[in-house]
Amino acid sequence: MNTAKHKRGVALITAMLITALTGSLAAGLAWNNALDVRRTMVLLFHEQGTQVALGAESWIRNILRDDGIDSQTDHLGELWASELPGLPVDNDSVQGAVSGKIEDLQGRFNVNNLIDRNGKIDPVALEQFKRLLIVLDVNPRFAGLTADWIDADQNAGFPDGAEDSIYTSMMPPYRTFNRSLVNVTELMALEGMDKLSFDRLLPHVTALPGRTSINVNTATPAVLQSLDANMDPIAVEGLLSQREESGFQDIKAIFGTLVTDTAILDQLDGSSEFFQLKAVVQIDTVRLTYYSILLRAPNGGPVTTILRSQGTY
Ligand SMILES: [Ca+2]
Ligand SMILES: [Ca+2]
Repeated sequence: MNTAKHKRGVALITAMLITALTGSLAAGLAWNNALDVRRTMVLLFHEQGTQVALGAESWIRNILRDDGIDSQTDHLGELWASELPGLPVDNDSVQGAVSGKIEDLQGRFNVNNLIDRNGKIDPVALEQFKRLLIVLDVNPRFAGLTADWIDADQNAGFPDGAEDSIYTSMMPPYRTFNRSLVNVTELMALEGMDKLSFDRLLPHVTALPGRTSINVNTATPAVLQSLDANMDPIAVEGLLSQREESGFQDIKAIFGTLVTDTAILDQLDGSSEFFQLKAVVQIDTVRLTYYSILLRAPNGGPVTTILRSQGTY
C-alpha cells in the first residue's frame, strides 16, 4: 500500500519537474528567438543605413559636379555649402532620416603641406602651422612634432621634434609614420597630444594627398589669421566682412597687402578640389555617421570619393 503511494508521489513530482523544465526551456527558446530577430533587424538597418549614406554621397557628388560646371570659384554662399536638412527615408520596410553637411577641406590647413616635394620640412608651412596652433591656444610644439611624424628622415627637429627614439620608448611603443598622413586623426599619435588640443585643432586641419592650396573664400578665421605673423583678429574680422558669403573679388590684391611671404601668397586660391561630406543616417533605432572625402577634377570634371570612414573622421 505504502509502496504504491510512494510510487504515485514520485510520478507526480517527476511530472511537475518535466512541466517546469519544458516551461523554462520554452521561455529560453522564445527569449533567444526574440534576441536573434532583434540582432538581425539591427544588422539589416545598418546595411540599409549604409546604402542610404551612399545614396546621399552620390547625390552630393552631383551637386559638386554641377557647381564645378557653373562656377570657377567656391565660396560659402554656394548651394553645396548649405547644410542639408533632414530628409525622410520612408518606404514599406524602412523608416528613418538622413541629413548631411559638406565642408571645403581646402578652407583648412593641410598638414601634408609641411613637407615639400623633396620630402623635406617646408619652413614656411611649419611657421604657418605654429601660428595656427597659437591662434587656437594649442601648444605650438605640435607643429614640429607633426613635421617629424610626416618627414621621411629620423632626425628629430630641435627643440620641438620627435622620431622613433621617442616613440619606441613609450608604452606601448610605436614608430613614426614618416610619410604623408592619410587621415588627420593620426595626429592623436603625436607625443603629448591630448583630446582637448586635438578637438580644438580638428575643425582647422586636414590631411589631403600631397600639397594643396588654401581657399581663402572658405578658410576658417583661425586659418586666415595664420597666413601672416602680423595678421590679428581685427584684420580677420575685416576680411570676413569683405568676403561675406560671395567670396573675395580680387584675392591677389586683397591679400597682397596683408601677407608678406610670397610662398604663402602663391598658395592662396578661390576654388577647391577637396570636400568632405558628413552624412548622418537614422534607420529605426540605428544611427550611423559616415564621412567621405570627395575629389572634384577641375573645369567641371567628375567628382570621385577618395576616402570613406564610419563613426570618426
Ligand atoms: Ca563653385
Ligand atoms: Ca620623420
